[in-house]
Amino acid sequence: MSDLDTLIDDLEAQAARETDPADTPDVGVIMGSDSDLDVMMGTEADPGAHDAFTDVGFAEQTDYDDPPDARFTFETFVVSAHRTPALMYAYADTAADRGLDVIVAGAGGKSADLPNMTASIAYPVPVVGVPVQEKSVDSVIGMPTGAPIVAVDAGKSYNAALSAVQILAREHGELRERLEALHADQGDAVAAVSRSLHELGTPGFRARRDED
Ligand code: AIR
Repeated sequence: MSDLDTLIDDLEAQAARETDPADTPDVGVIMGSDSDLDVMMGTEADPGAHDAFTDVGFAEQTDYDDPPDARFTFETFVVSAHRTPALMYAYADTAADRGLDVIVAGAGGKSADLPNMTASIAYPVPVVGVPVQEKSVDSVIGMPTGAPIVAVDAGKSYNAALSAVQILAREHGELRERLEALHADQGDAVAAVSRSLHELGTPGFRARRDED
């Protein structure tokens, strides 16, 4: 059997197993190519979905049958709407039965169809779309009436992950608290910068920033 067929078979077998929802990935992250990885999951200079999930205590689940200790998890796959349409269909079609509550889907190029097609097939599982490039925005967000997708601006995979956690937080108070704590931390960080700019003055602030 081909690698592609084996992957599809694995997804379908997992969907048939009725695993305890606490042990399945909560969010599925899919991207059109591994060349999207830095935009989708983040780099040191530009944080992405992996950083957002880590910031709110999620762990990456790499084995469907062996979940990490963390209660909330995400999984990651490359799924191409055009190179592997059967895999896209299987991933979206099995999403609910595999225990996914939200999907974050990103693709680049002018035909960035993975997020919107996944949203149509996985419906009513919500999909947060990430245009990997500016030129992908229209194809990600341009859905007809009755076929919804939630989407972020080009490259904003950090926000896409937070949006996914916000959706989960409607059901899990623990996540609401973690999101509030993250927001408070961000506010404190801005307040610290604000105080230091004010107290050091512009030249002093610039000098200290250049030292760091
Ligand atoms: N892509 C892959 N399959 C369908 C699409 N739209 C997108 C990927 C990536 C771009 O095509 O999401 O952003 C280029 O992919 P690659 O693999 O050639 O680097």
